[in-house]
Amino acid sequence: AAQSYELLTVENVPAYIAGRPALARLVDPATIRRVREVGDGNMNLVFAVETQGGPGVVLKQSMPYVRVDPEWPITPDRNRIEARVLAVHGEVAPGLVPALYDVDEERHVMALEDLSDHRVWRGLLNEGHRNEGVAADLGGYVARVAFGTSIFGLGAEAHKAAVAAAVNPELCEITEDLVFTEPYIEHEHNRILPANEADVAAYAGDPAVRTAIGMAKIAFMTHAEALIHGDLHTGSVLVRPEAPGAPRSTRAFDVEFAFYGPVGFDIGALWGNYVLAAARGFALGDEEHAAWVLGLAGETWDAFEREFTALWPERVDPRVYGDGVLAAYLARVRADAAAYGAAKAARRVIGFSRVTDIETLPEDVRAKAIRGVLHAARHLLTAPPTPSVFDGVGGLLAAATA
Ligand code: SR1
Ligand code: MG
Repeated sequence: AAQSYELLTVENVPAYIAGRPALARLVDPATIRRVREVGDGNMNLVFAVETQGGPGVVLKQSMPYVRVDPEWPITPDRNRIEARVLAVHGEVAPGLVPALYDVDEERHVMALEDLSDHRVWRGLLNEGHRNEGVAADLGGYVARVAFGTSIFGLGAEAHKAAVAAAVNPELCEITEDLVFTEPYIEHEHNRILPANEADVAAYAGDPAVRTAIGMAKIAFMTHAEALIHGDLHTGSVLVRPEAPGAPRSTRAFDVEFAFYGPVGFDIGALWGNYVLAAARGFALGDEEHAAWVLGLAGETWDAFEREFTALWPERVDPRVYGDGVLAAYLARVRADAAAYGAAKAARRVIGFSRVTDIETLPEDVRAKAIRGVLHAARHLLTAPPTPSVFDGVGGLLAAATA
């Protein structure tokens, strides 16, 4: 893809900072001690800048293509879109996303709070750490965004303007393809172990699964409920465990896939990634860790419901949106989350963009974990969407990985 602006490098970052007054005020270029390229996501360049004795900063730059596949063009304007969403989420959910310091729309760079004392949650889960409270923090984050950016928090007119200002068609198309389409068709992106061919055929070929996925895709594309994160997997969460003198800190980051969509998609992304982490635990014989991970689904949900319900009295227009609406709305979000959780887990074991929870397992163990994930996904998509539907997941994962 054609590129008309200079990309950042470890070498040119200090000069870049010196040329941005808002940044140079924050980070004196003369004190820069080290610049590291730390991006390990699929999409962007990320640099961590350390200084002598002062705060550091993180720079995130978007190229006009996907980082892991330069032949795949994608708008670099995703950087501006992400920065805008980060500002909105920082308003409605303070302390739960990184602070935004600067946005450069010409070179598609944003400057963010240095969170190098945090770690990506997926890595912590893979290592067997049990960071209490993180799943609930994230339920609270989703609730604050779900309420604050919705018709309930904004009212009709502001909600319409916000929907119009937040369209993100290219990134949404990636999700539409990678999550809802490619795993269900023959596609060059799909990678299936010989031992899992029958499992994938049984899952993706089940008419009930296909109908549920089709319906979930329609809702994803048309239910403009709130300015959702859009990619809230455990690799999009930074955690600083509680330590003497430092409280726990949980931050959702990488909001470039944000758009006005169904709230259940964010809860479901977390649930789907809990399924993947638990499948790893069962496959490695650590049933205790797997059970703890599966308990996170209830913690996220309970915190979401608690926070959303606490915000409910502030809603715009209680004449129509009474408490019956609250109960019905929450029930629908939970049912949506089950379907999206399934879709998000299944895509990570069939299609493009895999996760370390599964990929770092030895092949024979991995095949069992994938089988468990597909059984769990099929259950979440096809069982009646009762409040306890997630309770069936543990048995299916355990049986497949025994
Ligand atoms: C082109 S790869 C896109 C994927 O990476 C992100 O993590 C999202 O999950 C997206 O589907
Ligand atoms: Mg990401």
